[in-house]
Amino acid sequence: RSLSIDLRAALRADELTLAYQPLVDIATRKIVAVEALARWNHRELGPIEPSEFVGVAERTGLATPLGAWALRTACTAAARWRTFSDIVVRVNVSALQLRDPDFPTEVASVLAETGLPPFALGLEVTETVWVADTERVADTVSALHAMGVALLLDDMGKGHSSMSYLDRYPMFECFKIDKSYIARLPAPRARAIISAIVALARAFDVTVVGEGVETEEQLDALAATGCDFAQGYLLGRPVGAGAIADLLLGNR
Ligand code: G
Ligand code: G
Ligand code: MN
Ligand code: NA
Repeated sequence: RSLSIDLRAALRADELTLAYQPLVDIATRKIVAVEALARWNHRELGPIEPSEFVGVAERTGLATPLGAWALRTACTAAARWRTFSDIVVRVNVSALQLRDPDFPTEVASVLAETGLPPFALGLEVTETVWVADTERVADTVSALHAMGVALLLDDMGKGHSSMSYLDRYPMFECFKIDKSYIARLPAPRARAIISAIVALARAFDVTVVGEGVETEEQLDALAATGCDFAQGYLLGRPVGAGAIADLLLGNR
């Protein structure tokens, strides 16, 4: 069977959902943002891993419709939450979306239609976007930055991060440290790498998030590096929109 055909139908039938994972300020443990994560419960196959269906979407021309759906859904939800909370929402975008010169226009219309202010939206970009088509991606990312939308470098340290990209593209306002480093805390080498990313972030005046925090020991070691924000199962699993609204109401 073709997962791509099923995914296209699922998008049309609104069978995908977004889960939202809290991002907390380590010092206060308050939720300051939520990250939207796509979920697909296939009619026959059951839940399918996002890494699998996002990959299918990218290989079969569905990255744009999937991305458009996720953006619109997340912005609609966030605009509602912002009537009682100052939360911001982060949406993952694929490299293919960033190669589309129409993407900034699409983002602008979603913001206009949902009433979400640009500063309340963040787009998470993995470092692999720079591998191909660097010029085109840089144009799109610059246009989004000019609109006031926040840009976050996701999975930092995982693979292709190059100091030259960090130097050439200063528009990222946040580095998200890949969870493979957090998983190894408090091991000295992991601590050293995280400390170096935190130092770079400070010098660039950008914020840092440690991802995938699962234990208090990891959170303490992360805080000791000077990292201010964290995400992970210890602090909050990805949950549905209703559960996030309840958390935000209790978070004020
Ligand atoms: O939720 P989970 O950790 O299993 O997500 C696995 C991967 O899928 C992560 O890299 C995440 O960034 C990616 N992902 C989740 N939702 C989306 C989405 O809406 N769009 C894109 N491009 N990637 C997503
Ligand atoms: O690539 P990106 O950072 O967007 O992916 C986030 C992924 O990490 C999601 O699939 C999310 O479900 C997962 N995740 C979030 N918190 C934790 C955690 O504490 N531990 C692990 N193993 N995965 C996590
Ligand atoms: Mn992410
Ligand atoms: Na990440």
